[in-house]
Amino acid sequence: MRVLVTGAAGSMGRVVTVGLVDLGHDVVGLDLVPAPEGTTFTWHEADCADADAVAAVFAEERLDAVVHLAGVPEEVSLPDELTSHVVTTAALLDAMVAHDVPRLVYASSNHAVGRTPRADGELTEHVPPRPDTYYGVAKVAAEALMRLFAERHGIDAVACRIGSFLEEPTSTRALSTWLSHGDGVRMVEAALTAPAPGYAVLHGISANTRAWWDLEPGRRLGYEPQDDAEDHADRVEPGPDDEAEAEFVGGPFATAQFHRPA
Ligand code: 15L
Repeated sequence: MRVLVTGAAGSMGRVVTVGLVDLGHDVVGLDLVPAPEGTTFTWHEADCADADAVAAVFAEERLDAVVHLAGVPEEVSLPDELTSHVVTTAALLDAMVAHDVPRLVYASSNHAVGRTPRADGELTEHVPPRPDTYYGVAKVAAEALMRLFAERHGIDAVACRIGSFLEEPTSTRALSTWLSHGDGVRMVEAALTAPAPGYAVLHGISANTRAWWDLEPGRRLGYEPQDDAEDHADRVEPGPDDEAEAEFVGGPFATAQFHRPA
């Protein structure tokens, strides 16, 4: 498949692009910054919030799918969150419709449902939107756009509600929410190749012993995680906020330190 990866120079993009090339895909990178040294695939330096710039990339490349990883990975202002996650997703979806690109895999986030209490039991993909921050609000809106384009235009659109994408788990919470680098690539590959998923949601975590987010939605799409944060548990120190962070899906983002006016 010829796959456009946005945010290709980001922490996830750097891992996923290499993984997809290793799996035999023809990768086209897109980022605000130039290609990292040693990049062997096609690269576009562009802002995917700029619809004209996105349209120009699609006009030049013949794409089969888009993996949208670009976006600020943390809490900033509401307008910046909306630009970073919603405006970019809309620009990509419009270009996909215009150029008959049938599939979008999106790095959504657990923070779209981050205010879901742990006390509610296992987290399913059917919980209502419960963002914990403006970052989460923007992820909810981006998922809504994906659903709109799936239902209106028949685009296959997989929203991966990612946990903590890290080389190794670094906190008690991450022992539940970790997504290893290898599983991150496996997750994207499954979301790219699952037959006719329509609009679908999966939980982007590894097969963690302490996981409490349902892995079945991913398994139905062919995502079989191989790693377990428990293998690293002896290197994780308990933290002062562990108890507060365990209360909601979104961990620290769901605590009072993230409250602020819009
Ligand atoms: C995310 O979606 C964020 O991008 C990242 O910064 C972490 O907060 C991660 O979720 C997480 O929940 O650990």
